[in-house]
Amino acid sequence: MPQRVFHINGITVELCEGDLTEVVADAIVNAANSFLKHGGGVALAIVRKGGEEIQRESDEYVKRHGPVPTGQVAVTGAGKLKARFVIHAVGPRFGEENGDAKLASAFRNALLKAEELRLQSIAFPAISTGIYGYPYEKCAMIAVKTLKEMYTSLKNVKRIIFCLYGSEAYTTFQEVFQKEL
Ligand code: AR6
Repeated sequence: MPQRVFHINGITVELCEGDLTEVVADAIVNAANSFLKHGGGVALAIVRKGGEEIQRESDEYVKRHGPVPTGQVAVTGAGKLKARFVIHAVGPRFGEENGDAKLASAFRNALLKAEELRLQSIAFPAISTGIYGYPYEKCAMIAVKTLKEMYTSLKNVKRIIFCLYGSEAYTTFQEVFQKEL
């Protein structure tokens, strides 16, 4: 599968085309909704492959803490996946108020959570670009801008992967990251 690697300040940023549930990393990020009901898209793929315990833990989280606000994250185990944690990041729907800022928050808060958990590697999908309707290019611009704003605050995270589903998503991210990083 295609892969592209960038380096910024000792951090490796990898773009790859493929299935996030197959990625080997300390954490994978889920493109979740506020209720952590993983009914479609990459979320459903994660629960299908990782096991129902991911949905169960998610339900317990929401019962205890309430819904996760857009732009925020919640953590569960990763069940049978090749990751230790799933960081559930809630992206905005395309067109909602302050959507771009909320999408930046989703990327930023997932990275900060990985840092807090002292993880070395984290893998993202293109949050909000499926059911939530964001264009790949807008998502890629927001992801790379957020990364550039905050990478100096990352001490533990050394490897950041963007796992893009399909060649259109991969090519768009590749072009944007090439230009901006
Ligand atoms: N690996 C990597 N990326 C994937 C995979 C996969 N296995 N499957 C889909 N994608 P989406 P959203 C891509 O819809 O737009 C869910 O129902 C997909 O092509 O998963 O943030 C949640 O529970 C797209 O590029 O998330 C929420 O209700 C990207 O992942 C809602 O969808 C995100 O698409 C969240 O919508």
